[in-house]
Amino acid sequence: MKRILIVMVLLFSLILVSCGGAGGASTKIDVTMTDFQFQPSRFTVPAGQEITFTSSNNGAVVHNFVIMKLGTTAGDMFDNEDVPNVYWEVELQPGGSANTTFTAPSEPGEYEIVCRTAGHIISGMTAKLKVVPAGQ
Ligand SMILES: [Cu+2]
Repeated sequence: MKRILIVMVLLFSLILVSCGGAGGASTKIDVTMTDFQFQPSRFTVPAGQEITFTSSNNGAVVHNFVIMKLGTTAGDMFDNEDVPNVYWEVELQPGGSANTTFTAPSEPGEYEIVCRTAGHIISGMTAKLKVVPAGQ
């Protein structure tokens, strides 16, 4: 009886490890932009992998999906000094959509995502990109 319990605990641990290892990392990002938020607003991707990015702008104004470099932030407003800190970005006109790819950053960590259109960060258009080691 005790042995069966131990086997079951071991099996359960294995299932947990195999499901939780990548931390929910996905090579797909599918995001809807509205006035003024990203939906969803948290993404987890494996480092260095090609990411399929699909998005639509359901808002009435232009929106951007801007991934900032690791350790940088656009603060409350994206301005010229933030331009060199952009890792990757895409701009969507109102009603527009995108279907493209980019390579995830090679360094694991938490990256800031913002919309660079004036006034949108302060209105709440921010998100988080979590990069986790690939193959985990
Ligand atoms: Cu925006």
